Amino acid sequence: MKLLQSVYDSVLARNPGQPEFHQAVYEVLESLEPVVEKHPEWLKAGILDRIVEPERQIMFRVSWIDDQGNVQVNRGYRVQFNSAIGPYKGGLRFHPSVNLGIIKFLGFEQIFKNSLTTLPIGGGKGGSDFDPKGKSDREIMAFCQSFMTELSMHIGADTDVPAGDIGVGAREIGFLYGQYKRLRNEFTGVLTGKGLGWGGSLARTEATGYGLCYFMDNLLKANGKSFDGKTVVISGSGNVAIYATEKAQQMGAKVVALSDSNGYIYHAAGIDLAAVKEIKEVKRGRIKDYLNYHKDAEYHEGCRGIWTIKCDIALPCATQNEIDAESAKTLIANGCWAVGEGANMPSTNEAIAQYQAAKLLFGPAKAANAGGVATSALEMSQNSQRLEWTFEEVDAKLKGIMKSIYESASKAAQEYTGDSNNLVAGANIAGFVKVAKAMYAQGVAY
Ligand code: NDP
Ligand code: 2IT
Repeated sequence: MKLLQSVYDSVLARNPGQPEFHQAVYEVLESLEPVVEKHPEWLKAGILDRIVEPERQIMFRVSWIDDQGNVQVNRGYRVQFNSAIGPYKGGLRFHPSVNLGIIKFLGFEQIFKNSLTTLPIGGGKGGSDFDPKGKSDREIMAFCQSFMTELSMHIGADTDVPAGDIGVGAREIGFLYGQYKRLRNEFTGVLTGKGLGWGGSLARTEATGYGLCYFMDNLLKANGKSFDGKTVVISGSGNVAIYATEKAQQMGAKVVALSDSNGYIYHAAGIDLAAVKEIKEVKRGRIKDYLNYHKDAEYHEGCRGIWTIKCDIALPCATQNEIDAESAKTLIANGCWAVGEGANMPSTNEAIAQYQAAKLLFGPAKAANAGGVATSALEMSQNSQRLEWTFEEVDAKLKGIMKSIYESASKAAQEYTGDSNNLVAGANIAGFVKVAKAMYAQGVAY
C-alpha cells in the first residue's frame, strides 16, 4: 500500500488487540489504492480516515437470571458504523467468541455489502458473548429481553435496524421484538427476520443461502460453467449452510459435506437435507446426529478437515477465518476451482492470495452473501408500506439484486484491475464508491 498506508497504520494504533478488524480493513484499503489515485478529493476530504472509524460504538451490561436462579452477566454491543446511505443495518451475533473487534470487522464489511445491494441501508453490527447453546427457551427469552431493554434506546425503524446472524434466528428475533414493542409501544420494522404473520418477509429465511448460489451462478455462467452435476462442499449447518445446500441441489449440484464446530459429515451419495433440517431446525442437535439417519455417511471430529474433501466448488458458510492458506492449498490441490463465501470473512487474506494465484473463480463475502441483508431491506420496504409480497416476488427481486451485484463488482474489477474476475477488488470498489460519494456530498461538520 502507498497512499493508504498511513490510514492503516492509524487503524492499528487506535484499535489494539482487534486482529479481525485489522484484517478486514487491510483487505479493503488495499483494493482502494487505484480509486483514491483517481479521486484525490476523497483523500483530502478525509473519507478514508472517517470510514474506518465507527460513527458510534455502544457497549452495555446484559444481566439476566438463569434457570437455577443465578444472576448471569454478559456484554452487549452495537456498532453503528456508517449511515451515509441509509439507517444502520446489520445482524446481531450471539456467540461466546464475540468481542468488540469481531463486531467492528463485521460492521465495517457491512458498509460495503449493504451499498452493493443497491438499497438504502448503512452499515452496523451488534451482538453479545452470550452462548445460546444448551440454554432453555426461558433462559434465551430472559437474555433477549434484558439485551433489548438497553438496545431499544439506540435503534429504530429509521435509525438502526438489527437482524440475525450466528446464534440469532427466528426464536431470538421474536423475543427481541416482543420486548421492543413492550418498551416502546410501537409496531414498526425495527428488526428484520421477523416471523411470517407479524411483519416478516417471505424468503428472508432462505435469502442468504439462495443469494449465494444465485451470485455464484452468475460468476460461473460468465466463465462458461454451472452448478449442474458438480460436487460441492459446504461448511456449517446453520441458516446459511442449509439454504445454500437447498439451492445448490435445486441447481443440480451434489452437496457431499456439512459441518458444525465439533466436526463434519461426508456423505458420498449426497446430503439428505430433510434430515439436516430436522436435526438442526427442529431438534437443535449436532451434525453428528446425521449418522442416525444415514449409516453410509462418515463423521469426522474437527471442522478443518472438511477442506480435505475433493470437490469442484467450496462454499464456506460457518464463520470467519475457517479457511487458511493451508486449507486453500489443499482445496486447490484436490481440484477445487470455485469458492463462494456465505460466511463473513471465512477466508484469511493468505487463503485469498492462494485462490488468486490459482485463478479460482472466487465470490467474496461482501458480494456473495449480500442476499440476506438485501432481503432484510425488502422486509423494511414491506413494513413501511404495510404490505406483504409473495415468495415468488421476493425471490425474483433477490435474484435480480444478486445479478446486479455481480455485474457492478465485475465491471469495477475490469475498470480498475483489468480482470473482471477480480471480485475482491470489484466488490470493495463498487461498494465504496457509492458511500464515498454520499459522505463527500454530506460534508464534514466543523
Ligand atoms: P447459524 O448460527 O445459523 O449457524 C452457524 C453455523 O456455523 C453452525 O453450524 C455453527 O456450528 C457454525 N459455527 C459457528 N461458529 C463456528 C466456529 N467458531 N467454528 C466452526 N463452526 C462454527 O448462523 P448463520 O448460518 O446465520 O451464519 C453463518 C455465517 O454466515 C456467519 O459468518 C454469518 O456472519 C454469515 N452471514 C449470515 C447471514 C444471515 O442472514 N444469517 C447473512 C450473511 C452472512 P455450531 O452449531 O457448532 O456453533
Ligand atoms: O452479515 C449479514 O449480512 C447478516 N447477518 C444479515 C444482516 C441483516 O440485516 O439482515
